[in-house]
Amino acid sequence: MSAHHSGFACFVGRPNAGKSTLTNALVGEKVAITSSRPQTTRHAVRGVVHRPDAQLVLVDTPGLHRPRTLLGQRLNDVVMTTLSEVDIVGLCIPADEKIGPGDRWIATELAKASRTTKVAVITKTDAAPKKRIAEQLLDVVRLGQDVGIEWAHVVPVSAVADDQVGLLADLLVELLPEGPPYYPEGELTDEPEIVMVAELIREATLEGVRDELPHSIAVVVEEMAYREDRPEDRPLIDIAATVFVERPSQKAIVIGTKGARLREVGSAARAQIEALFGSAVYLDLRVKVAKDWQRDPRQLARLGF
Ligand SMILES: Nc1nc2c(ncn2[C@@H]2O[C@H](COP(=O)(O)OP(=O)(O)OP(=O)(O)O)[C@@H](O)[C@H]2O)c(=O)[nH]1
Ligand SMILES: [Mg+2]
Repeated sequence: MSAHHSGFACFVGRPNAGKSTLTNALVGEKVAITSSRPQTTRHAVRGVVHRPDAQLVLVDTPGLHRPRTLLGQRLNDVVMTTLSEVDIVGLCIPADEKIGPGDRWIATELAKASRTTKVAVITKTDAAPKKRIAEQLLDVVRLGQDVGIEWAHVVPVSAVADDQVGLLADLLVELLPEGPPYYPEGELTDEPEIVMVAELIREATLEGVRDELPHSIAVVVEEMAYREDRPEDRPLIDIAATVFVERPSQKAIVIGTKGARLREVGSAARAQIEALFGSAVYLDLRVKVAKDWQRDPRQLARLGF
C-alpha cells in the first residue's frame, strides 16, 4: 500500500477574493460563512478534505488588508500566524479584478515564508471572459517573478460554477508530505457548534447592509440547549444570541421598521441553523450597542478576538 499523505494548506488573499467560497467548495459543505461584503471571515476556519490515501486540512483566513482598527490588525495577525504554520499557501486572486497594490503586498509577505510551497489560485473565472483569465494567468506569473515566488501551480477555478475545483484539490493533495490523518473520517471541520451558529447569524445579518455596518457587527450566542420535554422524534433547540453593533443608529438599521429586518435575519439564520442540526430551532435574537468595539481591546477580548 502507498503511504498516507496529510498536511495543511491555507488560502490567503484580499478581502472578498473568494477564499471562503472556495474552501466550502473543496470541503463539499459550508464550513465558513461568505458574503459580498469585504472582511467577512474573522478567524482561521478549518475544513477537511478526505481522500482514501490523503487528508488535506484547509485553513481559510481573513482577507489581508490595510488595517484601520484594532480588529483589522488582529485579523491580519491571524493570517500571518497561519501562514507560518502550514505546508502550502494558496494565494487567491480574483479573475475579474486587476492585480493591485494589495495583492502585491500580500505576495511580498508570502515570499518571506521561504519553506512553504506556494500556489496561485485565480478565483471567480465564471465572472471573467476567457481573454481576461489568460491575461490574469500571465500577470500572476509575473507577480511571482517580481517578488521572488516560484508558484508550484497557477490554477484558475470557479467555486460557484464548480469549475476546476476537483483539479485544485488533486494538485494540493499531491503536494502534501507523508503523514497520518489528523481528523477522524468524515469530520469536515473542528469549528465548535456554538461558533458555527454565531457565524450563521452574522452571515444573515450581513445580507443587505452596507458601508461600514458589516464591520461593526459581531454575534455572540449566549445560550444553546435542547428543550426538555420534547417528543424524541421532534427535538427543538433553544438559542439565545446577541447581535452587537457599534452605534445606536446601526442598531436601528439592523432592527428595521417595527422589527421587520431583524425578523427577516432571524428566519434566514434559523433556516441555516436548522439545516446544520437537522432539528427545529427557536431563535431569540437581540441587538445591543457595544460602543466602538472594533477599537477597544477589552471589548475585543470579550467578543473573542
Ligand atoms: N462569480 C463568482 N463569485 C464568487 C466566486 N467565489 C466567491 N464569489 C463571491 O465573492 C464574494 C466574496 O466571497 P467570499 O468567499 O466571502 O470571499 P472571501 O475571500 O472569503 O472574503 P473575506 O472573508 O471577506 O476575506 C461573495 O459574494 C461570493 O459569492 C466564484 O467562483 N464566482
Ligand atoms: Mg472569507
